[in-house]
Amino acid sequence: TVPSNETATATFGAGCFWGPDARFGAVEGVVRTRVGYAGGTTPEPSYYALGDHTEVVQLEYDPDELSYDDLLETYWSIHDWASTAPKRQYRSVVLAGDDDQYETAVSRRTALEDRAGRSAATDVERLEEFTRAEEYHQKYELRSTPVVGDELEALYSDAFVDSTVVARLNGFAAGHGDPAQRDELLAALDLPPTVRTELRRRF
Ligand code: MHO
Repeated sequence: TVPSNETATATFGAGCFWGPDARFGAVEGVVRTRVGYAGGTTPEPSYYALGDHTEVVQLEYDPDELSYDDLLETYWSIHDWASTAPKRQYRSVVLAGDDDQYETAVSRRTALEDRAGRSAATDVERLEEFTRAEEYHQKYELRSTPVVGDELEALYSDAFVDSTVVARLNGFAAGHGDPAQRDELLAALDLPPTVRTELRRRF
């Protein structure tokens, strides 16, 4: 996916960030994903000194291919938004980047509640600051896939986290995404045979 113009950004908390990183990474129109900490006030959060922050995934997407509405729909379909998380670290939260996103999220949350007949635990707030998480948390599903993780990290090097292809493979390795798009991408990539074989085994 080569975006024709500027990307837009969305930030969501939906439990442990490994999962949503892979889920959204498999979505056509998502250009980049990264995981991090946001939604709190503690300066310089890290995984072991999180303070009052929450694990979130941040997406860059092509607004010609996907709307913020589309992303919200996916967001609410991939986690248990009706239950309050046991820890603030895992709370359900939409961190809006501007007034438009804020108002869209609030009104879509109401629509969701009406449709489902239950109230949402999802908070909607403005994003203040996003702190990128440690490298070992980025594209975790792919990183922790035997053979594939090590080979692709070596192959992509510094581009690993910000690569669209790696975001997609991270999602595919976790079993998400459309099989036709998966096959198309695999066919287009010049991957080492070991990686190709191992990925196919996961699909
Ligand atoms: N501690 C859990 C979730 C990790 S997530 C990055 C686990 O090890 O599966 O919070």
